[in-house]
Amino acid sequence: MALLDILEFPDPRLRTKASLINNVDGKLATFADDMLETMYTAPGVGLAASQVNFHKRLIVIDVTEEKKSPLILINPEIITREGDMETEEGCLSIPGFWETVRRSENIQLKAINRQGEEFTLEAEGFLAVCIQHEMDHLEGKLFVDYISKTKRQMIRKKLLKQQKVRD
Ligand code: GNR
Ligand code: NI
Repeated sequence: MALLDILEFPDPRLRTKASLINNVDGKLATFADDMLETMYTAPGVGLAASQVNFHKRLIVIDVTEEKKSPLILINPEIITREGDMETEEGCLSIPGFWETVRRSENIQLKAINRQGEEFTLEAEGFLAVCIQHEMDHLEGKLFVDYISKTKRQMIRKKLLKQQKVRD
């Protein structure tokens, strides 16, 4: 197991569009496990490969209190959406900031698991929100893209300043 470094906004690498995974092997499964460990340690409820500078379509999620229900989604695709909801979202790549985002409340998706098998999943509420948040990362999209430019630039300035004192 290994902890991975999480990229932070406005790092341009977070804007990379992730490519499809065409081979699910042991190496990928191990990387997914490293992502889960990184997510639990952070702590966070989800992590997209894009956030750890691996630009392939892989996300991990666990929204449970017990943190014993890891979900690994490879090449996730939303098939249907229903309803809308608004949630205060945070992001491990935008530490310390929270903004309200509107997303679909119910989604049906298909994905590939760590054994390389296709499966479908229905998600609602906070789980559905997290899946959509992670899938945005795979497109190079961040929650700050849904707020005003003024707010986004304020967050950018504050994070850059924080990153400078750190390194
Ligand atoms: O840990 C996280 N919390 C969270 C809260 C509300 C909506 C989305 C999220 S995902 C976030 C972890 C993260 O940045 N995943 O990309
Ligand atoms: Ni995020």
